[in-house]
Amino acid sequence: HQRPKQQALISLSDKRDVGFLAKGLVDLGFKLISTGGTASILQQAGYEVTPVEQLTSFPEMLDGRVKTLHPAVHGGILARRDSHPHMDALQQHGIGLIDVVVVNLYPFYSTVTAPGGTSFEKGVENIDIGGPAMIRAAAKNHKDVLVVVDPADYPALIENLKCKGDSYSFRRRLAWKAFQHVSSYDSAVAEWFWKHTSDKDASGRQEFPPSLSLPLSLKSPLRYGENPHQRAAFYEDKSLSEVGRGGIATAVQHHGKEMSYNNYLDGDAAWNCVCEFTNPTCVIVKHTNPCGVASVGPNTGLLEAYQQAVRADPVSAFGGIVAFNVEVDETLAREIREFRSPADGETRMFYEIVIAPKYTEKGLQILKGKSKTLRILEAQQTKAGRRSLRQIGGGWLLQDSDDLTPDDLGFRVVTDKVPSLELVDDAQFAWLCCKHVKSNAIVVAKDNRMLGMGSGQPNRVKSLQIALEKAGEEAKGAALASDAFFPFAWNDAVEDACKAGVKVIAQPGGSMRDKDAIDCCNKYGVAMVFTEVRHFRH
Ligand code: 93A
Repeated sequence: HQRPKQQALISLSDKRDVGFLAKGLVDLGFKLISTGGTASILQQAGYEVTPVEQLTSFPEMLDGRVKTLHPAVHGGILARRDSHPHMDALQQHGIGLIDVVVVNLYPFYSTVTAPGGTSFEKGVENIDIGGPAMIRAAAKNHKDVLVVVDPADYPALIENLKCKGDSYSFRRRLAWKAFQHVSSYDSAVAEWFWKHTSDKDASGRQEFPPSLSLPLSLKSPLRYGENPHQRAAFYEDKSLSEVGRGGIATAVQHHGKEMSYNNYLDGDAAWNCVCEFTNPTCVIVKHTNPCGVASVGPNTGLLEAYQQAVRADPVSAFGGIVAFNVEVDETLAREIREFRSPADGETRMFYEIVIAPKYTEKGLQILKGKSKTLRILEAQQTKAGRRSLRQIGGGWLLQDSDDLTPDDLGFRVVTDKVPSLELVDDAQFAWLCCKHVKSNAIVVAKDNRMLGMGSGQPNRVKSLQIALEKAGEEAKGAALASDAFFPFAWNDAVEDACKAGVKVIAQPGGSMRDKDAIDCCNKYGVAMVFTEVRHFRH
């Protein structure tokens, strides 16, 4: 006997493109079933719709909390078409088959992240129950049912239904997308619940360890990973914590080649570092390490900061990432475009990325003229209080981001020599730079500019030598900061620094041989301050 008309169930919060969908389905001979709001929109548009109440012989109940949770709906979706007992059961209960399910869920995410916030009750009401149940049912029975959760897939759905051939792989892809969609929806709900359930400590910080259901959404595939033979993609963190906002992931790109995997890593390092400083500052990063940093006071132009940052290490700066924490104007843009490498006085500096919170119109235009490829990013300040996650074989490591600033520390003088206020400023500046340099990190700085840095060396003495070598004669009278304590002093790092003419050394302290370090400084008339805080960056 002839099979009754195929049925499609449509239940949408986001009613975008519903006309296109309905027309496509009706043209293909489908009968439409729909929930309240969606049904009235379709009827207004002139489509014949069976309200879901007619199927269930129940009204929508409990303010809409129960609309589609009924055997007449779920039986029609879940029945195995190749099973006689299943089909008999449907017939016995007068339930028709549902072959296409198009659902998008209550807008939970946008409701709870709406500016101005929302009440807990309103958040709860926006947790969709019936929608995910239908999506999961349809995805489970993908062998016979097509499930669509994204309006972007309507055209493909219609196309696929038109050519009546085998669409099994298409159905499977839709099912995969459906489960992915529901799971990231539930992750957002879980995280939100955790935020409203967990206790806060005295300083208002949320209970630890936190909920780690991370709703991630694929932002873009990347051309390749760290190397061309590695595949790569970029996912945006859609978790709810406001502190996760801002930063390189959400930066607007105004110009240049597409961002690469390494660009994201290095851009992130540069942006995080420059956001640490309150004075107008320029940071230049190469391979995730700041190799040039300079701040200027309110009366000096940013031009000066840029030039000083390049001078710290022109060779490394070439091909690096330049970040500013203030607006880039015409004069600065021109300087970035024209500046010749102090290394040879000739070659124009080349950069991968310029990042700033703002550009003047003219500034942006000039920068665009530097090269076709130069990526120009406009980023929002990265906020403190983020979580840092890193993968290891078989698991993930979580920690708070390292948010301490010099204001949080003591800089306790431990030597006979007491540093001048100016030298303390230099030590704090060096220490702030040091925080962003890979261990073992040594930074030499003076007058709000980095003179040299040593990074990533397994040997602290070597790292110090590199930093001193870069600083050259300028190390005389400068401040030096170390990310961790000096285990040895004499004939080792501390004495090397003293001999190079450094005037103050900032280090956490805490070594068994702290006394050696202090004695050594006293012998050379150098000041030493203990920060009592370590800044490993492995
Ligand atoms: O409140 S629910 O969890 N209970 C249900 O039974 C149910 N069925 C569909 N929410 C339910 N829906 C959702 O209603 C859909 O996921 C969709 O987002 C929305 C569509 O409602 P309307 O067509 O009335 O605008």
